[in-house]
Order: sequence, then structure tokens, then C-alpha cells
Amino acid sequence: FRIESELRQAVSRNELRLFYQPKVSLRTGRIAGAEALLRWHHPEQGLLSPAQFVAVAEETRLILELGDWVLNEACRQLRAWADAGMVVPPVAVNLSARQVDERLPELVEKTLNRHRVPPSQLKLEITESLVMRNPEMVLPVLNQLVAMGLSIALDDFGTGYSSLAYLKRFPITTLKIDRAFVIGVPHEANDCAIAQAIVTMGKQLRQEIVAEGVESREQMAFLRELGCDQLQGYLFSKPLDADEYARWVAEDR
Ligand code: G
Ligand code: G
Ligand code: MN
Ligand code: NA
Repeated sequence: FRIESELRQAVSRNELRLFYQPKVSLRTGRIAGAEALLRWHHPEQGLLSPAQFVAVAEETRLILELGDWVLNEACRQLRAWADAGMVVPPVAVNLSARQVDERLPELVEKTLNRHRVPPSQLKLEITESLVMRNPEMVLPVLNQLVAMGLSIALDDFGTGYSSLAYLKRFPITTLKIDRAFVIGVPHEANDCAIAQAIVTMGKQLRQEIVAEGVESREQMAFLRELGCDQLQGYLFSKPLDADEYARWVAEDR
């Protein structure tokens, strides 16, 4: 099947879905938020992960359309939950590099207003490679978003090549320790050292630290000991559809 032409139609055919993976607070043991993860419900191929189509979309302007859809859908869902009387913690959406330009703050503001969602309900996850690609453009855009009341998480932290000097200059509220390091915890000395260095530095910069890809209780114990704030991974939950996630949140009170 031809990904590109079919992806073009996926939005109008209503084949895209957002799944929500809980992040659990180590302090309270409760759900502190969720990461929204895009899925494509293809009529013949079944449920496709972004790993199978985001790179294709990024080669064209299609990624902008997908990105708009994700932002709108997350806000639509937050409004629907609020209208149903639910108190739901913030949702984080992933941004591709091409989505981040001078027009982003206005797009985000319009989308929040359209659904009457407070900015504190929305987080944006960006990667360090996105930041490093064009720091002079990205910095004022992120500053504007933070001034509007959104928070910014740096995803896949430690896997790129960002200079630590940038970290200090950028308004990053959350660091996400990449799964690549969490995998080796607590048995691989190098992964433990890297995880510890990230937590130590993030704390000094007053950032919230989230570890992703947590699959075992011994990983949890080690990351708790280090002082991570939140954990995300299969140990707690896989990404859930909106109704499943809402049930999780309702039962978490
Ligand atoms: O959920 P999953 O493991 O399939 O995600 C694979 C990759 O796709 C992850 O790196 C994730 O950050 C990325 N991803 C998930 N949802 C989105 C999205 O809405 N937009 C973009 N740009 N990337 C996403
Ligand atoms: O790059 P990003 O952090 O956005 O990627 C998130 C991806 O990781 C999602 O596709 C999600 O399905 C996947 N994921 C989430 N938790 C786990 C986990 O505990 N183990 C593994 N192997 N993958 C996970
Ligand atoms: Mn992410
Ligand atoms: Na990641």
C-alpha cells in the first residue's frame, strides 16, 4: 500500500486516533498526566504506529496537517472530558521539528480557544534534535508558548547531541529520560550513571524528571531512589484509547 497517498486521506476518512499513556507520580502514586500517542487505524493494515508513517509525513507538508489534527484532537478530547465532569491531568502532545515555527503559538492559542481548554492542560513534547536544529528560531517560539501558560518537555533526552548550555537557556519544564537508558537500569552501570546524571542536572535546573519505558519493579525502585518525579511505561500501562484512559483516571481518585 502507498503510505503517502493514503495518509493524505487518513484525516478526512477519520482513520487517525490518539492513545493516552499514563504518567504516574512517584510522590502520590497517582496519574500525573498522559502522553498522547498517534495511531492510524488503516482499513486493511490495522493499527499503525507513528514509527511506520511519521517519517514519511515529515518529508512533506503532510506532517503539518497531522500535527494540526493531533493538537485539535487532544484539545477536543480534553473539552469532552471536562464536559463529562471529569478532572483530568494535563495531556502532552509530541511535536515534529517542522511544526515548530513562528506560527505555532498562534495555532496553539486558537486551538485552545476553540475548545475552551486552559493552557495548563496542555504540554508539548519536543526532542533535543529539534531544538538544536535552529535554536535561534525555536527559543522565542518556546518562550512565547511558556508565557501563554503551556509547559514544554524535552523528549528522548540524552540521545541527541544538545549542548548543555542550551538547556539552561531554553524554557524546558520537564526532562524525559529516554527509554534507551531506562532499559539498562539497574544492572548496567553506564545506564545507571547516565540516568543519575540527568536527574541531578535536571533537579539543579528545577526541571521535572520523567523516566519513560519503565517495565519492571526494579527499574521503578532505582528511579525512585534517584529522585525521578514521574514514571511512564508498560509497568503501569500501555497507551490506552480515550475511554480506557478515562476509566483509569476515574478509578484513580
Ligand atoms: O507510540 P509509539 O511507540 O508508536 O511512538 C513511536 C514514536 O512516534 C515515538 O517517538 C513518538 O514520540 C512518536 N509520536 C507519537 N505520536 C506522535 C505525534 O502525534 N506526532 C509526532 N510528531 N510524533 C509522534
Ligand atoms: O519517543 P517517545 O517517547 O514519544 O516514544 C513513546 C513510545 O514508546 C510509544 O510508542 C510507546 O508505545 C512506547 N512505549 C511506552 N512505554 C513503553 C515501555 O515500557 N516499553 C517499551 N518498549 N515501549 C514503550
Ligand atoms: Mn514522546
Ligand atoms: Na522518547
